[in-house]
Amino acid sequence: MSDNLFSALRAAFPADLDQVAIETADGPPLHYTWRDLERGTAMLANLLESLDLPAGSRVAVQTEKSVEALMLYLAVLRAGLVHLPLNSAYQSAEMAYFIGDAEPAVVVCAGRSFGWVSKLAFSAGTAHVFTLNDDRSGSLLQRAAVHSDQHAAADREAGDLAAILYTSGTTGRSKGAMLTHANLLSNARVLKECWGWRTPEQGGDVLIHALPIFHVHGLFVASHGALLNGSKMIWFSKFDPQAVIARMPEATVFMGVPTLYVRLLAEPALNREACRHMRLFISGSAPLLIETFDAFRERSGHTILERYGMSETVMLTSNPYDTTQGERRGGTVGRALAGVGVRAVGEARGLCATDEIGAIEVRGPNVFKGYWRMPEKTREEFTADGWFKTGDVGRIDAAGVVTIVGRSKDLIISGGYNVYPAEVESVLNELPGVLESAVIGVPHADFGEAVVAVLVARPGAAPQAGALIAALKAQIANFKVPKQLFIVTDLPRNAMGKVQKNLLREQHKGLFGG
Ligand code: MLC
Ligand code: AMP
Repeated sequence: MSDNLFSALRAAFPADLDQVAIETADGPPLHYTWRDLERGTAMLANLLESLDLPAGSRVAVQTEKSVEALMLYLAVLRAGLVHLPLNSAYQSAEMAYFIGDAEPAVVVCAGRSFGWVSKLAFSAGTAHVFTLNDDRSGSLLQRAAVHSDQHAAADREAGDLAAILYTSGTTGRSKGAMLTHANLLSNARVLKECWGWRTPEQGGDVLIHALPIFHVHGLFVASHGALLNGSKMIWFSKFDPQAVIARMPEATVFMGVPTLYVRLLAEPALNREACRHMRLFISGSAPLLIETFDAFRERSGHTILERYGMSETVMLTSNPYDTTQGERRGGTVGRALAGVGVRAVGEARGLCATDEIGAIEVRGPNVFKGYWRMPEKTREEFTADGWFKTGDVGRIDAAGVVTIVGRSKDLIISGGYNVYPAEVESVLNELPGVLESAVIGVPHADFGEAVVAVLVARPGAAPQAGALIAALKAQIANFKVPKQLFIVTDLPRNAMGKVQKNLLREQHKGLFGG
C-alpha cells in the first residue's frame, strides 16, 4: 500500500466529482470541480513522468499564486517527485542559491522571469524550465495539455521526501527542510480531527484561502485541511481584506497570519453579521497580539484559535477547537497536538519546571527528516535523545499550555515572513560606502515586526539611505528590505565588542506605532 500523500488527499475527494472544489475570488470567478483537480493533476503528473526523471528529483516552483500552481504541487506529489516552492519575491541572488543548492531537475517560473530564471537553472544543470502564469498561460500547461488525464499515483513510502522548504539560516545560508509524505499526512490528519473539519456529509466547510502557497501555512495547513476534508475553497490570489469580508458569509473557516487579522479589523465591514456563518478563525506563523485577539472577539463575536508551527515541523500546538477541552487563551499557542511532544529545556539542559521559561524542543511524526545536504547542521539541531531544537523560547503551564515568549534565533518575523538579520547585513555590508551594519526588528502596527537597519559609513563616504534601499531591493526580496535605514557614526557595542542590538531596538521601538 503506497503512502503517497496525494493518494490520501485524492481519497478524500467527494463522491460527486462535479461539485465545485475551488472558486476563484479575484476577477471573474472560475469554478474548478474536483474532477478538474483530478484531471489537471493527472495531466501534469503525466508530463512530469514523461521527463523520465530519477527518483527524488526536485521540482522548483516560483510563480504567482494560482489554482494551477496548487495543481502543480499536487501533481509533483502524484508523480512521486519532490516539491520545492519558492517565494515569488525572491530576486536573482536568492534564486541562484536555491537552484544551486537544490539542483532541481525541473524549474517552473512566471513567464516574465523566464529569461533570468532559466539562465540560472540551465547553468545549474536543470534540464527542464517551464513557465506558468496566473492567467493559465505558459509552457507548462501547454505541454501538459497533450498528456492523458488518467494517472496512477506513484508508489511512495512514508519516509520518502514530498517537499523541501527553505528556511533562512542564522549564519546566512538558507537550509532546505526535508519533509516526508508521512510528516505532511500525519499532521494534516491530526489537524482535521483537532479543528473539527466538517465533511460534506456533516454539512461541509468552506475555507477562505488567502495566503501564499509557498509556505507551510498556505500550502500545507490550509490546502491540505480543505482537500483532506473534501471542502470547497474560495481562492484569493492575494489577500484583500474588503474582498475577503465580502465573501465571508459564504465561508466557515479562515486562516491567516496576524497581519491579516490586523487588516481585517481596519475594515468597518468586519462585524458579527459578516461572520455569521463562520465556524473558525485560525492564526499562526507569528505572535498574535492580545490586543488583536481581544478586538477581533469584540467585533466578530469569534475567538481566534492560535496555533504554533514551523517549516521543519509543520504544526506543533493548537488552542482547543472544542471549548469543552479548555478555553482558547490569547497570548498562548495551546497544547501539543496529538502525537507531538513539546518540552521546555533550561540552560543546563534540564527540563524546565512548570511555567519556567526555556528552549522549546519538539518531536513527533511531523518533525522533518533533516536539512537538505547539511548532515552537520541537522545533527546540531537535534538533541542526543532525538528532540528538535525549535529556536523558540517559551514556557509550559501545568495544563500543558505553551506560551512562546521569544526566540533564541536572531530572526525577525514580518507579516508572517521570516527575515534573518545576518542575511540582510551581509548584503548591506557589501554596498558601496557601507562599513558595517546592524539589522533589527522593531514593533510594527501592521507587520508585527518591521526590519530596520542601522549602519556606519566608510570613512570619507556619504551613502544615501534612498540609494541603499534601492540597491537592496535589486538584490533581496522586498519584505527583507529595511522599512527605515539610519546612518550613524558608531554602533553600540558591549565590552566584548558585540553589537548591542537590544539598545538599538529600544531606541527605535516607537518608529512604527507597534
Ligand atoms: C509585503 N511587504 C512586506 C511584507 N509583505 N514587508 C514586510 N513584511 C511583509 N510580510 C512589502 C511589499 O513588498 C511592499 O514593499 C510593502 O511591504 C507594502 O506591501 P503591502 O501591499 O502592504 O503588502 P501585501 O502585498 O499586501 O502583503 C502583505 C501580506 C503578505 C501580509 C498580505 O506579506 C503575506 O501574505 N504574508 C503572509 C506570509 C505567510 O504566509 N507566512 C506563513 C509562513 S509559514 P514596497 O517597497 O513595494 O512598498 C510559517 C510556519 C507557520 O511561518 O507556523 O505557519
Ligand atoms: P518558519 O521558519 O517560517 O516556518 O517560521 C517558524 C517560526 O514562526 C517559529 O519557529 C516561531 O518562531 C514562529 N511562529 C509560528 N507560529 C507562531 C505563533 N503562533 N506564535 C509565535 N510564533 C510563531
